[in-house]
Amino acid sequence: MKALRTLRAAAIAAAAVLLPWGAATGQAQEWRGWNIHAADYPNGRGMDRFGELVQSRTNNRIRMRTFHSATLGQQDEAIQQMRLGTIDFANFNLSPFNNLAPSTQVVTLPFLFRDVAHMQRAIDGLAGEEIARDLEAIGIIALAWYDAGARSLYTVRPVRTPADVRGMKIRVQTSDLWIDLMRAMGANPTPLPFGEVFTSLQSGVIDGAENNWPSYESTRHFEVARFYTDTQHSNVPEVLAVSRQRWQRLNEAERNILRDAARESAVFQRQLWAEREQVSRRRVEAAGVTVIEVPDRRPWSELMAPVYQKYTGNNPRLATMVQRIRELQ
Ligand code: GTR
Repeated sequence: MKALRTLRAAAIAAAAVLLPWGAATGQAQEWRGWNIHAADYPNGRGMDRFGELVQSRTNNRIRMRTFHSATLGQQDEAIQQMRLGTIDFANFNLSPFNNLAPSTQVVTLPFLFRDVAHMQRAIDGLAGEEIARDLEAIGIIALAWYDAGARSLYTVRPVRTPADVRGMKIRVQTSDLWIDLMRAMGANPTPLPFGEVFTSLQSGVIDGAENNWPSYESTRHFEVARFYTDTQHSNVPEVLAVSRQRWQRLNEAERNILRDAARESAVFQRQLWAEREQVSRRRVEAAGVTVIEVPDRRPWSELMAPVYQKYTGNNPRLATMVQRIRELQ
């Protein structure tokens, strides 16, 4: 009798694994997604694509709803909520993880990547694997990496050389590395949430900030900070992630659906990203922004030695990651 029960249990377990998705008996789930940007931003469209794919491939059992434009809170709060499981999926920049997941510091480091293709090879390879491990340890499951282009300075007064930025109050994300990076440039770093940058520029609380073309344009920061200096000082990428709390309750078939959907959404996001960078640049130029080209970045990158020393000097793990990235062709 006992043997029969065991046999039956085994058969049911096997059937559960083999059953097509729609036949699973679990409850339909509603997942809440966080996005800092507007719905039409490449990342928002990538997240919506992710949601649609998951929903259709699970026969509507997992319904994904993305809340765009930071309606569920600013980035640091959203990260906490993901860790607690009150937000189920999100797209985050990796900088706000710098103090929580050390390997994210590596891909934030200034002037590390030669170009976007170099960054993608690193994040799609070993560096991405290390970062995913560190994120998992803090409750965040990385499924795919989104592009975020190069970040550059923008200010209310023209900045042509590092001497011009001396003493300027420049907004940074909440990350010690960003504070050190901006100090190394000679600026006075001011950590603020993304959503407060516009009014802080307007009221003179800060003299500038730094970001990629699409963020500079979509937030309308260009209306108040009229000078964009093309420093391209960091290529820090972004993650599409789900909460570990949710992940732990998924079976392997479900996990594969999410992984595939996330990767496909990243291919889509990266295409949109490349287009949007051009569009955003043209839009701000048409609006009269002064773009200051930086033909030689060495005067900027040479200032970064103390940042590398602080973050990799006594940390063989991060130093090795940097070394490997530099050696990537
Ligand atoms: C954007 C990024 C956001 C956020 C923002 C910021 O480029 O996509 O996730 O990190 O920058 O500077 O706060």
